Amino acid sequence: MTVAPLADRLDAELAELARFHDSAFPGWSRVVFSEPYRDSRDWVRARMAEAGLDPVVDAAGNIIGRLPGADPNAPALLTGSHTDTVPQGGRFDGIVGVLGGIEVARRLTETGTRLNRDLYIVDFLGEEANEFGISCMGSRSISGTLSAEHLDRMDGSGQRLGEAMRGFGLDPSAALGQPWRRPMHGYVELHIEQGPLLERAETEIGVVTAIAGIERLLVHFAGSAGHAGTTPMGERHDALVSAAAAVLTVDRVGCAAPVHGVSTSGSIVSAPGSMNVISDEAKLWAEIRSVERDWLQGARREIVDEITAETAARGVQIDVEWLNDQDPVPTDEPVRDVIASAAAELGYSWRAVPSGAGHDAAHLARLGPMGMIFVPSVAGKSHCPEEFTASADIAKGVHTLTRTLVALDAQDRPRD
Ligand code: HGY
Ligand code: MN
Ligand code: MN
Repeated sequence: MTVAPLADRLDAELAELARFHDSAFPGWSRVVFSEPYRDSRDWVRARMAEAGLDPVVDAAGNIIGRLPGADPNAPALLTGSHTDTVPQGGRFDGIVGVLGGIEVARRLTETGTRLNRDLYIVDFLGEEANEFGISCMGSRSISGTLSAEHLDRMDGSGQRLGEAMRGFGLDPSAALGQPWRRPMHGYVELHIEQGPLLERAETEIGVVTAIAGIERLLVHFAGSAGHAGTTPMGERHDALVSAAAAVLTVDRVGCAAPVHGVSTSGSIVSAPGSMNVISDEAKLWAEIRSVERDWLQGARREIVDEITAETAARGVQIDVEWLNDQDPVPTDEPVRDVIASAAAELGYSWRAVPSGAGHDAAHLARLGPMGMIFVPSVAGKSHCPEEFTASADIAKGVHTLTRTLVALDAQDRPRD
């Protein structure tokens, strides 16, 4: 009997989860620690409970469901993703992996397909970038890399991450000491591609080769304020002009990448913010990404050197804070092969693709063999209201995930 997902049930749940968002903004805003996010976690937990997964919430807020296998001592299988969104984001990023994982568990149960190994389905807390500058909070905790320094990071209001976690009913200090202790046989995450490659290649399934490393920086510019009308142009130390020049530097470095490499400036703030006053303060948030570690490190150095030179010429001081340093993470080759075989056996076209997006899977790779399955994003759009993946494509991804997990379950190659 096929364990294909029930596409209508998946559609209905995607629509139901999409209801939890801040309707004051266009698109879907369900950012970490927000009220819509808090309400949505109760809904996800209820879906896992209904599926018989007996969900628990750990100290870091990860919702963890378990489908018991025949051998409780065998190294376990894990799947999952996240359900928080970027502000004004979409309805599929991360969500497809959580609801898809629950559907896999339901279909295994409904078809009487008993795995040998326990299968965990996880909704990781706070995967998206946020004002604390730390993404993948839940998966960092589970993989043992959430640190006390992370908990001290402050958002724009001066609130520390640890306080925000406590306010959300979590236990930040316990979250530091709770890495996943059970041997993991494999982790496979289903996710939308968030880019144009699969659609352009008219391919149904992406077998991810590597997850891009992400370096995020916050640059502080300190110039000197002055009268906009009386200060001669050559005597200004304009922090905002320096920040604007830095935006172009960040863009230029990304555009010059000879390999997979991208760069983005996310936002600038300046003070005092009046058009008749020369800015004496500015801040720029930016990031660079690549699956190529060498380019990433080189781009990191190049950006700082160029911004330093530009600002020195204007007599503006800078301080660079690196907020996030996530190395590129290759997926596990044997797991890639299992995913590709599963897609081919189901008659789905597949191709190997890199992930320019970051994922919880990059952290789970610390615990054992990791793989990712992509499904196409219409027009490659994501992190915006236009984000869309067709129901039939999601179903193919969930079907491939099911077959992959069943095949991995049968293998006895645990990684010690
Ligand atoms: O930003 C990312 O790459 C991911 O979507 N959180
Ligand atoms: Mn995501
Ligand atoms: Mn995202």
